[in-house]
Formats: sequence, C-alpha cells, structure tokens
Amino acid sequence: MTDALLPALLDPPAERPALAFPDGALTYPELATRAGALAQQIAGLKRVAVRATPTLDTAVGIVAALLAGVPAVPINPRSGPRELAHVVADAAPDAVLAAAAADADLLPPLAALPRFPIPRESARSTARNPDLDMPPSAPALVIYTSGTTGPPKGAVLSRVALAANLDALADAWAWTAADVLVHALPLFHVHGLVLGVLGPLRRGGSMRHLGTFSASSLARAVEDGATLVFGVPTHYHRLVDELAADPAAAAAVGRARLLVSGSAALTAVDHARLQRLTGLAVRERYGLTETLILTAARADEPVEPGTVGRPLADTEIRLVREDAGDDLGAVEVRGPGLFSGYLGGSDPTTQDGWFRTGDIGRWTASGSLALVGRKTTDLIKSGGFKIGAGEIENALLEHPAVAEVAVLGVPDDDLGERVVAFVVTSDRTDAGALVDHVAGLLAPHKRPREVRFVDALPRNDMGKVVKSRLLR
Ligand code: MCA
Ligand code: AMP
Repeated sequence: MTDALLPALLDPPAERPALAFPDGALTYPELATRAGALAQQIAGLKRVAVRATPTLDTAVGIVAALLAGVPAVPINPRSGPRELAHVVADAAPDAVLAAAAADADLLPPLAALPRFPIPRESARSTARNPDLDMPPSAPALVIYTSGTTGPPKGAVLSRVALAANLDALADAWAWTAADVLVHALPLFHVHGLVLGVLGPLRRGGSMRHLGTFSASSLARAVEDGATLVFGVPTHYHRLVDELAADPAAAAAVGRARLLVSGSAALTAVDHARLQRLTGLAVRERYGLTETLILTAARADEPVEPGTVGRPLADTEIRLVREDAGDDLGAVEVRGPGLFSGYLGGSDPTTQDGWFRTGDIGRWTASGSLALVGRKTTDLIKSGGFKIGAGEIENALLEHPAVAEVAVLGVPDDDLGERVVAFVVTSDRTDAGALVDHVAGLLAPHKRPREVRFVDALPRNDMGKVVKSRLLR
C-alpha cells in the first residue's frame, strides 16, 4: 500500500463503482477526474468549507480537498444562523465548495466566501495527484462537535489518524474492496463522512447512500449486493418495527454480511429483536469525533450484546477508577486515531498522550468494553448527535421571558435521549415560543422536544444547579 490516503484513486480500475447517492453515482475513474479537477482549482488554499448535504457533490468536494491537501470543514446544511456564524468565524475558511445549484441556499457567512462549484462533469485532470506528497500529520478534516458549555469546537483530524483508524476497522471487520457499504448518515460527522465515505474509498470498495434508512430501501440494497450496513441506534430502532411487519425484507436484510451500529448505545431490546428478525447480531463500535473509533465488535468473533467490542489494533484504552475496588472507570484512550487538538490551539490530551473521553465503562470477562454512562449530564446524545446542554441554555437565556434554565437529556425510545428544557420564567411565555426561539438560532436537532416550567431550579449549597434532581 502507498502512503496515499485514498490509494484507489491513484490508478483507478476502470468501471469499478465508487459512490452512489440518490442523486447520482460515480466510478473510481470518474471520481478521480472530477475531484482531481476541483483539487487543481483549490490547491494552495488554507482551508475550505464544504456545505455537507447528503449528496454526491459533498463526497466529490471532500475528496477534492483531500487530494489537494487542503483541510476541509464539513458544515451541517441545517446549521442555524448562530452556529453557522460561529463555525465560519472560528474555521475562517478561504472558500466554500458547494454544488452550483446550491448558490441560493448558502446563508450569509458562507455566501460571502469565494465559491468553487463542485464539478458535475468528469473533465480529465492532468495534474499529478498531490495526495502522495502530503505529510501524514497534515490536517485533513476539521469536524465540529459539541462541548458541554459554549459553541461547538472544531476537532482537527490528520491524514494519518484517518488512515490508521480506517485500516484498524478494516482489520476488525475484514473490510475489503469487495464490500459494498450502505447507510443513510449525514456527511458532516465522523460516522457518515469518515467511516461512511472515506472508509470504502480507502479500501477501493463502494458505498451507496440510501437517502432514507428504511426496511424497503435497505432490503433492496442488500438484494443488489450490499454487504455492510452502518447506522445509528435510532435507525435500527425504526428498522425493527418495519421489519416485524415485512418478513421478506427481514430475510433480505439478513443476507448482509455485517450490520454495524454506533454513535450511541443500541438497546438490548433492539439488538435481540433485530437478531430474531434477520438472524444477524448487530456489531457495535464506539468512538468520538476527537478519537475516531476506539473499539469494535470484530467480524470474526461472536457478538457480546451490551458491549462495544475490543480496542482496535494499536489503540490503548485504560479505565481510571476512583477507588481501587471499582470495576467501573473513566475511559481514557491513546492511539494513532487521536485528533491533533481543537482549532485555535486547545488540546485536552495529557502530556503522555491520553485523551479523556468522558464516558464511563467496565471490561467484561472476554475483554470487551461495556459503556455504562457519561461523567456529565451536560452532554446529550439524541439520534446519535452530540448536543451540549450549555449551547441550548445560552440560546434560551437570550429569550426575554427566561430567567433561569437547565437543559438535559431524558430517555427516549426513538432518539435514545431527547432534549428537555427546565425553565423558570420572569415573564409570560409558552413552550412553543421558546422552542421556536431555539429553532431560530440552532440546528433542528438541538431544539428542545419538551419544555417544563418550574418555580425554581434545584441547587446545592454552592448555588450550582443539580440537574440530576430535576428528573426525580
Ligand atoms: C432529527 N430530528 C431530531 C434528530 N434528528 N431531533 C432530535 N434529535 C435528533 N437527532 C428532528 C428533525 O429535525 C425533525 O423535526 C424530526 O426530528 C423528525 O425528523 P426525521 O426526518 O424523522 O428524522 P430524521 O431526519 O430521520 O433523523 C433521525 C436520524 C438523525 C436519521 C437518526 O438524527 C441522524 O441522521 N442521526 C445521525 C447522527 C450522526 O451521524 N451522528 C454521528 C456523530 P421537524 O420535522 O420538526 O423539523 S457521532 C460520531 O461521529 C462518532 C465518532 C461515532 O461514534 O459515530
Ligand atoms: P461524538 O462526540 O458526537 O463523536 O460522540 C461521541 C460519544 O458518542 C461518545 O463519547 C459516546 O458517549 C457516544 N458513543 C459513540 N458510540 C457509542 C456506542 N456504540 N455506544 C454508546 N455510546 C456511544
């Protein structure tokens, strides 16, 4: 294997399918020429934003940036104006890559940037592919992820982190050029973009984006040759209900090689129901934007439900226990997939290379990791999206009728957790007005699903809000 991040694009095999989306498909030679042409235009830029709709254009834009050695910042196309202003100011991209047809959709801070339309034709590019010349530590992607308090932070991921992590996953899942991956994930996070698009491209295999994850679209894809399925637990939760009513689709899905779930915990009930319906045990894997994937249930081992598998090759995991007798500990990690810090210079990794994930886990007898929760109630996982309570609290506090607020995640069958805001008002308002207020600033998934009005927030002797008491 060469040092290139995407070796299959260097000398692409004729006619081999690379990427398919509901809006179109490209073979490897087509992707190489289309992305290569755009790479030539953007070469030398410091950083580019990519309006990351779930489309072929986004994949071409990201691949072009990787080929050009220009770090790409994928942007949630449904970002609210508040987030977008923050991300554009923080990432300071030189330009935006967006489909020519998307011009009208670009919101002000993006619209003000120089724009490179993503080519729709596969014009031959003559340039030497610069992918080979990039130092491994060079930044490849900047992915924004929520923290507990302020606005999202841009995690810088190097080329070598992406390459090492994708190769370790290939080892865990026996993932090869023969695999056809299907999913319906968004392309502005690690799951859909790194695993879901760059994963198959690094292997020389192919990917089909379903647009919408449904029993019928998935069954058809597997009948058409899909071997690997990626999804978040919300996808699988919805799928079990659909498959229960459609035994033919369940049998078809059961012919896939691997069903993989991640980004949040799959419930034992959904795991068991899926296994009954399809005959397949879903393999879970665990990771963070900052660390890429840390553990995975391997393809060549039986699945241990309730665990996220073993550490990937070259990844070290330790559990930091409060008391020697505890079997639970705070999960810390060291390895080649770790990010290079947040944009702007902060890097919480310890001097000797350990990153604190914020998750709490324990080892099972077989050496798999079982996650039991998180250290903070200020991070919410809804539908696989990480949402910082502080960002929503800050947005709500800007509403004139809000005196105090605490936001937290409460268990939800479909989303895992849903965003709930506990509000003390200083003036008359209603839940709808507060939800609309947040929706006017932030992405739709950050909007509270529920607002509970309370007379006061529970506080400890120091005056700090004790969120856990709100749910009693
Ligand atoms: C959609 N809605 C949500 C969410 N998603 N509300 C709360 N939390 C959510 N996550 C809202 C929509 O705005 C809409 O509201 C309403 O729910 C119904 O939308 P619907 O179209 O049915 O939902 P959906 O679009 O099907 O979304 C569900 C989803 C989505 C597909 C599961 O949440 C999703 O794509 N999740 C993937 C998250 C992900 O990729 N995470 C990776 C980061 P209205 O109609 O009122 O507007 S984690 C990561 O990268 C690490 C490394 C890892 O481990 O993977
Ligand atoms: P993000 O920052 O969006 O990349 O989300 C990372 C967080 O998602 C982790 O810290 C975990 O809390 C959670 N997570 C990812 N995969 C899993 C999984 N398979 N099971 C449980 N939680 C997970």
